[in-house]
Amino acid sequence: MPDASDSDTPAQNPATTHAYNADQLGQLKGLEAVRKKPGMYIGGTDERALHHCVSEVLDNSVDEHLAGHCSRIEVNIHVDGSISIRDNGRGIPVDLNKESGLPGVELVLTTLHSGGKYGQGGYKFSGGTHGVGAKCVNAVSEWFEVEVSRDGKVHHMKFERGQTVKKLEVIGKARGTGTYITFKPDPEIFRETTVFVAERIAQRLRELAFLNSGLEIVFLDERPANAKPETYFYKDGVEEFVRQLNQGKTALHPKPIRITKVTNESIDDKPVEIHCEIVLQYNDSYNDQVLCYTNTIHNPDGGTHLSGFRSALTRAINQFAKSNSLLKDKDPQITGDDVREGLAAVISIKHSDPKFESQTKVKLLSPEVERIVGSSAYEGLMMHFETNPPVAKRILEKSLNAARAREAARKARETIRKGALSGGGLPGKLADCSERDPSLCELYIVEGDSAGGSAKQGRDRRYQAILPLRGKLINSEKAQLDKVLNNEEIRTLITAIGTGIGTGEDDSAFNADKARYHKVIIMTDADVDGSHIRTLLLTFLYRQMRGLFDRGFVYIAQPPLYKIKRKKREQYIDNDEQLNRILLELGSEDVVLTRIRDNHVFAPAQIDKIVENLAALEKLGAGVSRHGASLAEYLEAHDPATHALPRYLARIRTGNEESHEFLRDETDRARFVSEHGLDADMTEQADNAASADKRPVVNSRITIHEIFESNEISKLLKSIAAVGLDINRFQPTEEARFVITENPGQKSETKTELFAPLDIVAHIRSLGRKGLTIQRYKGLGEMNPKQLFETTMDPEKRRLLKVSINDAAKADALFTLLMGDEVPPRRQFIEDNALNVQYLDV
Ligand code: 0RA
Repeated sequence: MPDASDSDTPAQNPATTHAYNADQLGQLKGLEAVRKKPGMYIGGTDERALHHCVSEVLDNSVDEHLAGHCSRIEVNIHVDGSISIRDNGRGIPVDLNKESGLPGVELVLTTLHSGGKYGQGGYKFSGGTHGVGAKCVNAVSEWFEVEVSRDGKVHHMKFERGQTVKKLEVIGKARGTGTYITFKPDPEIFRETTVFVAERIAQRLRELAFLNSGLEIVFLDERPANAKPETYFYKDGVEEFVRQLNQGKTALHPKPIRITKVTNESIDDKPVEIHCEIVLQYNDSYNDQVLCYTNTIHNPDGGTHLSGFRSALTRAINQFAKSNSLLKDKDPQITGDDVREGLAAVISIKHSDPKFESQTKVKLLSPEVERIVGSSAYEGLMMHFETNPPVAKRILEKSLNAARAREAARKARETIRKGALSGGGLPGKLADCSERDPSLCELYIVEGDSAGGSAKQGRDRRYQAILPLRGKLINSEKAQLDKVLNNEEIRTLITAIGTGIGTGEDDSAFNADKARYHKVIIMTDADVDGSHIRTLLLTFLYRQMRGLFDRGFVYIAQPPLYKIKRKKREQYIDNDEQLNRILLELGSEDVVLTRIRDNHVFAPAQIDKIVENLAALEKLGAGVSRHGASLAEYLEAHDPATHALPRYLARIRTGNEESHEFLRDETDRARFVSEHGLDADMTEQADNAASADKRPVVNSRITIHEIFESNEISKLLKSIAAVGLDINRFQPTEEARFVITENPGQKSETKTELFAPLDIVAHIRSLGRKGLTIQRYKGLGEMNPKQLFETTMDPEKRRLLKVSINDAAKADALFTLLMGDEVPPRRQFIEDNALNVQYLDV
């Protein structure tokens, strides 16, 4: 959502704004812009954007609270999918605006930049949208109703897709004041979903209640049968927020430390009011969690409030230790990382003119905040430490412990390094190579002793070193670094690689030049445990030896996926593609393909060509069948003269029935669009959206999909036709069209009738499977040393995957996701569908 400081959206362009205000037609155009480019105004048309709409309306109510006029907000999700937000603020003004002749509320909800009197709502602090929000929501709502209680009267008006359909009208008497907005998101805009997710809304409401102590927020999702309202009200606001962050952990001190400060500054000769609220409480964990907000908007990337707070905390703890002579000579220096171990904190800033790095407000830039938060945090902390020495001592103890652990980690690094230097320091488990030039050396990190044993026997010992890892690696995410470094497997690994780890000035810090191998190859089983170990390894390497990735030294070995056996012969298969190819090859050995119509017998080379092309067709056709038309139907729609295929597919839904129509090209599509009364504007709009986010053109019941692969498929058709296969009918016919003869002339000769060209591939593939055992290849340990070398380690044959820094960062960030439950079902799926799924990459 654009804010007032954003000048490159049409909404904010002063020239157009002026025109809109003067000319009512222009206004309508203004909201039309929101409908045409929802991405620009509400950040898209997906589920996130849908919920963003709720926030936009909500923020106006919260602004009323921040301005001191609103104590209660009610949010209801209704059974029809609409949602209402009611507040007891001042109510949107209803008096007539002279310039436009419109009531304030209509102006506020229909003009993109209503400026002046109503634009800002006179708010000191604002979520930052300055009222742009509600009108954008209006624009993307099927309908939008507002009730304003003000001046003793209840006023009502209604809009549809941003346009006024019922003018402002007094519908009764009002006791208090407030605004009550109900809207139903427009499915023409939100094509993915218009269903509000209660949990998502509840979470934001709770966050808002935490950040606005004394504001009562009541939430009711009316859709479930046993609907019950939830009330979020936190008298102690942010303090309760921090207590909640520490839930399930042991707090080091019972009461969170709370620091507040209000200042008036003059910035660029403008008066600016800044409120800071900082609440922190330590727990016994090793992580830190510091959440930053500006005007109740979360700043996930922190900014000046965060940096001000961080340095104040480090200074305060060190100062407390020093002035109370609590540090002994042998104690290490306490760093910023040390004082944040086990910290839970929320920093909430209210600022009348905040500056952010971007429109998304992920990072606060206002420079004065660093100083203000810094000095108030420092003073507040020192004051708290002086009046609560036992708490201060506990925190200091925690920080010192972290510093000692850091020091222990450094020493552990050092001994690992020394161990490696003093000759026989190489770990016993490592089977090193004889070559000494690192650029020629490879280290295989192998999962499990048994595969490790095979690798040792099968390797080329001149260049290939083997390091078997037993069991699960310690999780470097969950344990303190010194513990990680005392882990036997990790120490072995560090010594073997030889680079040292981590950053720092000392000799034990990472230095890629000391790498003993220029290929560090992770070789794990192709199962869940294997991917777990691989991720643990990547995470550790990423955190402690990141430079290895920059130099391109980290690889993943790719053991084969299947072992197939036919009679005495065994073969390893790398992927589904290859398996499919082999099945077709085997299947077309020793078969005769006959066309029944004229008894034409295809030559073996022709069969190969036909099978190859039909298989490719099958693969490309997957996209078409996803849109609900069968591949055979689609292929039949080709132009007999040119073999050109339709470029578009229209799906037409009437009631529960669905039909479709292929549209040749843009012209044909234009004809279809006008025949079905899809209005021009609509199509254009949908078009834009479609190209922007790859979603199909939609008009409530009709969707038009572009078949991007039409050209490729048409080429295949041409080459099939060239081999002499009739391609006018792809659907099965009444009578058989082909005969496949297996083992012709032998005792085992078998004939099979086929009714459609595409049946040829399927049948050949099933022939290929005959007498074949396909074994899903599970573990490295299932191969003998020779096989392991040949399939996975032989530089001539193996396929290594180089791990980029991005891959590693992803492994680090998506730790849980990669390990999550996702993998087994995916694998299983592929196992079950080995031949039908060619596009899935595991
Ligand atoms: C413009 C001006 C004023 C208040 C509002 C808008 C307003 C908007 C919304 C949206 C939801 N709830 C709202 N509450 C208020 C200032 C009114 C005044 O000065 O009296």
